[in-house]
Amino acid sequence: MTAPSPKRPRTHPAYTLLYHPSVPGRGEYIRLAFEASGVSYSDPAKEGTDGYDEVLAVCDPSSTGDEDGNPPVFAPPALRVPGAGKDGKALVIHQTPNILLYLGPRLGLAGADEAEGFWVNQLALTALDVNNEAHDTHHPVAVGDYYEAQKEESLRKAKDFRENRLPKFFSYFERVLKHNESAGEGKYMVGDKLTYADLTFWQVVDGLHFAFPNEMMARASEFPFIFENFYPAIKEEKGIKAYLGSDRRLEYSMGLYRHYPELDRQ
Ligand SMILES: N[C@@H](CCC(=O)N[C@@H](CS)C(=O)NCC(=O)O)C(=O)O
Repeated sequence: MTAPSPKRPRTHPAYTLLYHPSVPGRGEYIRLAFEASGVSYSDPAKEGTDGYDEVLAVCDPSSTGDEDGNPPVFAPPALRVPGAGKDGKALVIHQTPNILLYLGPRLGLAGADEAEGFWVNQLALTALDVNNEAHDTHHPVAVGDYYEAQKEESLRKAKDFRENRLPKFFSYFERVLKHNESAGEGKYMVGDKLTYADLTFWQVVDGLHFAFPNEMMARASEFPFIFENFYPAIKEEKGIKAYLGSDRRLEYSMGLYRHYPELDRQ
């Protein structure tokens, strides 16, 4: 009888996240997936002085695609995976939810079966809708203009976001956590294990704490699953806790989540 072979560690390709330096931004949704699963990745814009050149080259607005057969990338974040593209060449993909969809099963963050995989994805997409609406509170009219040039509209947009959209989305996620309470212990949204849906919504909740601290404090008692169970528990997940305490975690500033006191609850 042959002895069972020792379990081999899973190997992963040399993943590269191509994103802007300085702000957590949408790159953070991808970083959290790597950090939670303990799979290494490079983040060249953060790592070296000319690392951002690689990002800018991939997102070059005049590009018609790269030498590996990948179509042009519209905007960061993008992911490069050596050997995973056509004919063994590098694969380059973009769009945050598309990258999460790709990485989810490979990092063990996509649920236990096909049904769970689709639930995870729909939840991540919904969390990213909140991300986009939060961004629009400070840029409701023109993405390329300064906030100060659209402040009046921002006040109106932020009021609607805080009073109507945020509670509607949070009520939804609260119900999702309740639905999965017995398997997920109120901390996981799908099944009994961390998924990229949890990580994505966690990052949204964290960003909203930065952008709208008064509103979040006032709302906490309305959504006990989110504020008392989910948010603190995901922070303690192996990988995430270490990451949040490291200098790899960037501070919020003038990115997607911005703190303008006048847009918050008064
Ligand atoms: N829907 C895209 C949005 C990508 C996006 O807006 N990226 C930002 C940084 S977070 C950017 O650099 N955009 C440049 C632009 O839209 O012109 C995604 O989720 O990846």
